Amino acid sequence: MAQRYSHIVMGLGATGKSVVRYLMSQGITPLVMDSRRNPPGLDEIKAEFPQLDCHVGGFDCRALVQAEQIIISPGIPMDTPEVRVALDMDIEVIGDVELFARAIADRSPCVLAITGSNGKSTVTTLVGEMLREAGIDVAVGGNLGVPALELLNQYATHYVLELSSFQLETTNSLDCIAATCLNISEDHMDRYSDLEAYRRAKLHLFDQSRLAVFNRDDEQTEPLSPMNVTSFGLGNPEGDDWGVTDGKIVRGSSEIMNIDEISLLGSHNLANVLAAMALADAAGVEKAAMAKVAKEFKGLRHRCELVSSKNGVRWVNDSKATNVGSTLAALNGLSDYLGDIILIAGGDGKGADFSALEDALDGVSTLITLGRDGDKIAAQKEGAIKVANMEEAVAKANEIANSGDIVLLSPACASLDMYPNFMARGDDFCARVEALDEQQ
Ligand code: UMA
Ligand code: ADP
Repeated sequence: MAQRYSHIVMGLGATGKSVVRYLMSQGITPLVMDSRRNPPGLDEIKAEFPQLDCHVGGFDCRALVQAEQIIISPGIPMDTPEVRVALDMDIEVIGDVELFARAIADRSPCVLAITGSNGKSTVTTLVGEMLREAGIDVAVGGNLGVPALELLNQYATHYVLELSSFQLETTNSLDCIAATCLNISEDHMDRYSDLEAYRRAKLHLFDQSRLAVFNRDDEQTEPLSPMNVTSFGLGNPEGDDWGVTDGKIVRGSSEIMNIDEISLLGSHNLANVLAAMALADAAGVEKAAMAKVAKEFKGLRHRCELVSSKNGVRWVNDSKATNVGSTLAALNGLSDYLGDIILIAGGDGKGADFSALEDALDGVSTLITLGRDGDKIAAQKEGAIKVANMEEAVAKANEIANSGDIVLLSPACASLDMYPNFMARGDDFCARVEALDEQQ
């Protein structure tokens, strides 16, 4: 009979590799499985651990049902048939963040966590910077990029984690001092039966936190059961909550800073700053440190990033807009803009309903679509131009744009139908725009 493994790691991406390294450091040799024939991390992990057994090109059900614990990557759905069989046999299936939570439980560090449909990476980075500014040893990661278990390699008294709904489905024992759900709008509808199932996955974070920071302007972010709460919102706050009064960020009646001192643009980013402050406050950060970071933080790459403003045309890379809500936020932020807006959108729509874009597309002069679900977006606006790839999209936009216009890449879709990830898509856009500069 084949060797029996107590631990099985499903998925060999960034998460799977971090789990293998962690288990090996604990003296546990797991079996690794990946449904791809040649997952990109395979050679790397085999070179690091030559003794490791890897089963690729599918999931081995016989091995799974003999395991004590399965650690599953967020990209693999829990209703994958082989996983269902293991769950039916009461085999524990957890994610990397649960393993992380258990690993830190005995030293009880301070954990802050961020979920929501949009703004997670921005808020996670802001909170990390605020804690750093306050002189705290902080490690920042999770869905943001550095897997949670890799953070254990850094010295830290505080952890700031960005968590996706997928990660939260398999995490039960985090003990956060504060956590937020920033907003809820449709995303990943190919993985959830409906919006409510997706929302519940996100709000499960509050079951693992001592304080829930919710968004007053989005009631879907409120915790499902009574608990200690504070809120943020763009209006006047009540009690000790976070909000905006007379152009100033306030906590209750205490002023923090003028909103026009914030570097990030758009009301969605003001909400992000408020949420970050509420979390940093829970970790004891003083308001001067928070305000300094809010003044200096210019934003992350691929989020409404100004790439070039040659010949009076501004080219903006918002490749991280991987769902309808984020593209709406970008268009909303530009709604007072006087020039024409040329929007490039499309990609893998993840089962989304694009009709919510229709009204906002009235403010767009030309819509250029590409990718697998580009046609579905094109159907929301008459006269949309369909192109085959980014090169054609940029060339078309360049033909149309006049001085004073904005060309915005904000796809409302994931990139995986055409690129390895949203960064590669944004980089392609930037490279095509740069190439135009050379031609002109
Ligand atoms: N795999 C299978 N079978 C499947 C699906 C995947 O075997 O049916 C394998 C793939 O072949 C691959 C591995 O699983 O080898 C990939 O695992 P993964 O998709 O879980 O990705 P990771 O590389 O582990 O990255 C994950 C997050 N990805 C997803 O949730 C899809 C990363 O978030 C995260 O940064 C990383 O862990 C570290 O925590 C990315 C993301 O797109 C940015 N997240 C989604 C989002 O933000 O919308 C949730
Ligand atoms: P996430 O990590 O949740 O994907 P990011 O901070 O990376 O969030 O931003 C992703 C996209 O969402 C970008 O296009 C950005 O402009 C937009 N965005 C950022 N914050 C918000 C928000 N609070 N509401 C709506 N859209 C937002």
